[in-house]
Amino acid sequence: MRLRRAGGFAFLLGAVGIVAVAPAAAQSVNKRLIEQLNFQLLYVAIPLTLFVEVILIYAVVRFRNNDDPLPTAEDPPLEITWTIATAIILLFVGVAAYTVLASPYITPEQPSDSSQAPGNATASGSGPVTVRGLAYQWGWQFSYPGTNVTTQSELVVPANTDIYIEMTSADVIHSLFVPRLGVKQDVFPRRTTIIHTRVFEPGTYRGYCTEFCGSGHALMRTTVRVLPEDEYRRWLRDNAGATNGTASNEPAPNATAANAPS
Ligand SMILES: [Cu+2]
Repeated sequence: MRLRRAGGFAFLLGAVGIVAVAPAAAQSVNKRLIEQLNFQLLYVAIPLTLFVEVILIYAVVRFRNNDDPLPTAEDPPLEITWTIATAIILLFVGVAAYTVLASPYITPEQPSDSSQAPGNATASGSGPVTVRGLAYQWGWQFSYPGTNVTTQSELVVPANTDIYIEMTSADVIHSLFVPRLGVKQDVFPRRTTIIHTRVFEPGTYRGYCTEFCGSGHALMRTTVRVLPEDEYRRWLRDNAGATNGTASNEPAPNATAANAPS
């Protein structure tokens, strides 16, 4: 009877916990996918954790004066039950995680039309936008294929459009992390890795390098500026004439050789 009451209490606490940590609206497809998975796992984990903790506390209090405990009797049906229950939970975790991992936003492939001037793709409609990213010690350079626009430490992209960022490194391994957009991707020299995202909310997001890359690593930040589509097109047009792209005080990397260790 007491155990049942304890179970009921655990369930109630779990329900309160789930309501307390309900998800807020995500800013990008990637963030939404990751948050949905986190909450799916949390919905399963909170009641289970509370159930186990309540039984544990109950056993400690109930048997605190028992100086002569009896050995546990064998109980095959109970053992089979918890083995199957554990297998079901692990299967759920695996399937839920794989569904997110298989998403083209989390594990991106090359955009199908990357050969067409993708920097201008939105000018004619709502096609994907491709930006080339170059990481270097210690900064980020972004260029827009099909235009002469290049930016330093600022990535400008349109909202509600599929964005592909094809990245490579001029020197060592770096990693681009934009926490609020749920985006994180390692960047390697002589290799191209891709970020695929779609941002719902125009605004300014902070990006960081999350792969230790030398003494300037901590300062290797970037800003992701997400503009409404028409504003993005205007920005691209206005900057197409400027040789050095948008505002930047940082020097552009001088290709791999300039940063190679001597
Ligand atoms: Cu770094």
